[in-house]
This record gives sequence, structure tokens and C-alpha cells, in this order.
Amino acid sequence: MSATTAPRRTRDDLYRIVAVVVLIAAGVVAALMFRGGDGTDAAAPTVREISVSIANRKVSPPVGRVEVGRGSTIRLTITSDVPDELHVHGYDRRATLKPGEPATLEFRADTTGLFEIETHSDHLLLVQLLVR
Ligand SMILES: [Cu+2]
Repeated sequence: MSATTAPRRTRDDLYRIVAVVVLIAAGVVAALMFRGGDGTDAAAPTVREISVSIANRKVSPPVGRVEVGRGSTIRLTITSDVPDELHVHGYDRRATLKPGEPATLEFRADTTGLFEIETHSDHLLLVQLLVR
């Protein structure tokens, strides 16, 4: 009797374990999909902070493309070691850069396209802003 019930119990336990594993796997997949969706959904408006510093005509982090969804808020913080003017092309936003003083510029990216953010005196390209 015990010989017939023991395997059944074991099988039930196995089903239970399988069910738990499937649930966990489903949870992990759902979490990955959610996170992946967040990361790849470039069309969703967001708040994007971009910090760039300029020293000895070197831009850091190195010039890259920042992709945001239309309607996103862009917060620029630029620190330069020399006086200059910051210019966001397309949106035509400008800020005065004073040596060693972080300048901030915030605007809503509501026009799609590829826009260069640069300095005028030194003609340095800081960031390429891609609004989709
Ligand atoms: Cu310009």
C-alpha cells in the first residue's frame, strides 16, 4: 500500500516543483520583457540628464548619440574650463559657459530629428541628440 502511495506523493511533489519552477520562469521572463521594453522603447518621453565636461578641448564622456522619445525633457549640465557658449542646434537653445561653473539648460525635445549640441568658440561637438 505504502509502495503505491509513495510514488504518487513523489509525483505530486514533482508536479508541485515543476509548477513552482514554471511560475518562477514566467516571472523572470515577464520581468525581462518589462525591463527590455523599458530599455528599448526609445519613443516614450522621459527625463534625460546629460552631463558633459570640457577640459583642454577634450570632451568627456566622449561624444555620443543620445536617443530620446519626442516630448522628453533634456537636462544638460555642461562644465567647461574656458569661457564659451553652449548651443543646442535645432532647438536653438544657448547658455553661457563660465570657466569651471556648471551651466544647466533644460528644454523639452518636441521636434524629431538629429541635433548637435556644441560649443561655439571652440567648435566642439558635445552630444548628438536624436529625438524620435
Ligand atoms: Cu551652433
